[in-house]
Amino acid sequence: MRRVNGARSGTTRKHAARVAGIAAVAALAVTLSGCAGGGGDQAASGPKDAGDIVVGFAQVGAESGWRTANTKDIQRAFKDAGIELKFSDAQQKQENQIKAIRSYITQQVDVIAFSPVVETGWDAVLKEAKDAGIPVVLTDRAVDSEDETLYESFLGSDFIEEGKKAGQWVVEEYADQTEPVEIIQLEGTTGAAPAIDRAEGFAEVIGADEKFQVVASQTGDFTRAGGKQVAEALLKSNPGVDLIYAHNDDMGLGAIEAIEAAGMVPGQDIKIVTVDAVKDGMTALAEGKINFIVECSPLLGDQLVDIVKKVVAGEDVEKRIITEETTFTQEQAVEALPERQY
Ligand code: GZL
Repeated sequence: MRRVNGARSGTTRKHAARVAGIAAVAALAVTLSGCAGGGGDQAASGPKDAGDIVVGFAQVGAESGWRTANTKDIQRAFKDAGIELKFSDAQQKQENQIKAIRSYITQQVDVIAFSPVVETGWDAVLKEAKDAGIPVVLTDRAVDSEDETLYESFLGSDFIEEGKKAGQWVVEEYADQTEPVEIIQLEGTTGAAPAIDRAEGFAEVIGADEKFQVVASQTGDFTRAGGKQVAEALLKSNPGVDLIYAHNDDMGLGAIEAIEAAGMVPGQDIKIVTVDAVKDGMTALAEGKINFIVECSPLLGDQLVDIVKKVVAGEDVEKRIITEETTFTQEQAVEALPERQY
């Protein structure tokens, strides 16, 4: 039974009318040509062809290795599926994503998909999409909205779980230490779901033992430069720090540069735990400069294509689709690196 909401029923009506129109023209063409079956049958039956679907995608930006891999995979998947993908890069600015979504509404695309740079401030523009009968799919990052009819589905990671996995490794790594363990946290973009949730999950796990002390926590905005700049400052003000927990590999790689510039050995004098598992992060892990990485997969393209096809066909889609992910130690990184796609 189809979920009934503004976007879905509006969309279905629009597509049904389009399919009916195509069917009528096809039937007329077959009659006029006197041929039975062949060409027109395809158009007269079945849902909208992939070649007729147009999707508008509003990407966060190009801030990290993860984002680059995510963009590449989405563009590849839609090309493979023969579905037109209109793409925009918001340079990590919410106002640019909102502009892009409004542009897709004006162009009357069939589906809008995007990765919200931050959790809040989307209801108005998503209501505009809903009123225009254009379904929206969230990928990678979530929105914090009371109205779940504003989007069809969320496809991405469980960021709280990722934070917990990072915390679990830290608890095990320092199980025998009774002295305080001083931690610097490099946060992702302020207000972004992965930053909020990775901090929450990590705090929940290490909070069970008061020896773990987050002595400083500051955003590096998910970039390598941001991670380096913040790590440099926080290392100066916290000379006794034991570990850096970075919400993504890129900020962790920036922290490595800061640690080395301070004459210390990353991975030994100061341990590092990050999230993502992109190639540069995995290389640093294999080299012993990072100690543990929690994977966050950017390869969402094929699953997003599948959701788009179902939405256009008026089929039901799951409201929340969580990606499968693992973790890597230094030894596992050495093994896994040759096979990594990104
Ligand atoms: C997580 C994604 C985050 C990555 C960062 O799904 O939103 O944004 O962890 C990226 O590398 O910048």
